[in-house]
Amino acid sequence: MKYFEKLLIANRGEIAIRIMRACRELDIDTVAIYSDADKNALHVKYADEAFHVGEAHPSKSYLNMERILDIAKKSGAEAIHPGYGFLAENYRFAKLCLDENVIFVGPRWKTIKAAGSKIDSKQMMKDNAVPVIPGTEGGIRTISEAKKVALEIGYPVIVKASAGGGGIGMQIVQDEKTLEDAIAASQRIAQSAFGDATVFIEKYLIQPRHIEFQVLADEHGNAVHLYERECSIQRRHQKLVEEAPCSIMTPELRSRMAQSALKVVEASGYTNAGTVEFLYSNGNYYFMEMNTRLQVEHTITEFITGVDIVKQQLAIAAGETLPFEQKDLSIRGHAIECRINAEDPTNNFSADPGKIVRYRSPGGPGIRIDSGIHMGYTISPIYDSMIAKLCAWDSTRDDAIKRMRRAISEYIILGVKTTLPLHYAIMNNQQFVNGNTHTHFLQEEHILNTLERYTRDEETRMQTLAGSFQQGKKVAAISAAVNLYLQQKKD
Ligand code: MV4
Repeated sequence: MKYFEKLLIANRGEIAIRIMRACRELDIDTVAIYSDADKNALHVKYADEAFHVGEAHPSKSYLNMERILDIAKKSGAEAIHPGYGFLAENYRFAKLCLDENVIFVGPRWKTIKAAGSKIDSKQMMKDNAVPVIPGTEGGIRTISEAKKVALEIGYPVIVKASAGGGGIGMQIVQDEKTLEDAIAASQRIAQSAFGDATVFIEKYLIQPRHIEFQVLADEHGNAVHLYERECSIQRRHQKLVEEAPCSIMTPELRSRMAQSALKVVEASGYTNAGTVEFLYSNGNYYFMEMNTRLQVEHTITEFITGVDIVKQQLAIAAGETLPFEQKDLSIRGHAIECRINAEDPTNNFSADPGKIVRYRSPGGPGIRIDSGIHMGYTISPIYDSMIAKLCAWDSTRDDAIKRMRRAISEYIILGVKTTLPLHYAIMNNQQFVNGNTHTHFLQEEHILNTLERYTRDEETRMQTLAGSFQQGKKVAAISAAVNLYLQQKKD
């Protein structure tokens, strides 16, 4: 039974290919769109049909709603999968699809809209007995009210933008003296970034963990969760390493958090795949936000549950009933994802686009790579710097870490700087191995400071090796760099 005859993928790179792979297995024809910068991209070659969508800049191509819907109609695609980023959480696009009789693979547009307001979604969760971080009820109206609330919950507090995302406009406030200025700053940033100056206050949690639950809900009132992912290791609100399950999870905590996640689904009338994000601190967890898209890190959930999340999204969008209940699901083993970005981790993660002159990806048991690049491919500076997702699965966390180290040492990417050396250092960090991760892990562990000293050495070695490359030497180069790092940590 075919869910659709033809699907348009309104995205590029690895996620476009990931979605097309599901379609290939489901016998659904695929329609790619591509910008001027992506004429030779892998997602275009993979698709059954491809249409030029516009100029390189996203606003002229992957964000051009009317043009994308035109292509859907011209090609005869019945549905559009938005992937992540671009139009994935744009409720106007979801609404436009509905108006134009094209199925949007995702939740209803009103759900996407509601999830976009942090204040409203937080209030809805509170009304449904889901724990939320103590703070102002709704937006801040007056400074005296803000001061009163901050005093009640106790400093430090954090000022956040209701329309915000990615930490934009967030201000941490240590005492009452700086509260008024912080609110003004947050409002100013929120206004210019989102056109909405509404801000609110919460108790600031020190070094929380980011734990999120994957959920699936069909259009017939059935919902399940696919357990949790821990995504604490990040820099500037961009995740770098994710794992599933969370290393500190207990059956009791999992059961409470999963119940809250499903409460969120029920309260918001959620359908399709989604993620409920929580912050965890000192044994307590709090709802933070709902992500209404397929996430980058869905791969590790697929590893531990065996569920193909993209296929389920397509089934749900076609009106199918979920083929399993909660009791049919369980966790098998442990999975880790490392995001490989074309950027320099020793230079503030500055993007390093360019041509891939040597490329060989790892393989073997328990390894999965989702990538849109290949040997000879030129990474454009216009789009996101993530070039590959390296995932490792094994039966235990320790074994998954060892497998990830092995896979990283097999990986050859030359021509651009990547986050690979950083990942190798993280996989060898004792606190990571012990499962002691939190949102300030990279700063706290001083991994970046130390990384700078040895990556230059490795860089030189890699340049030398680039001519006559030998796998063994590459492994030696990385190990030498990491040994140096570990030694410096001991000093
Ligand atoms: C917080 C917090 C501590 N206390 N809220 C960052 C992004 C935005 N979605 C929410 N964020 C945070 N909110 C309170 N009350 C710490 C963070 C935070 C964070 C959260 C998740 C993942 C990484 C983070 C990195 C820095 C700060």
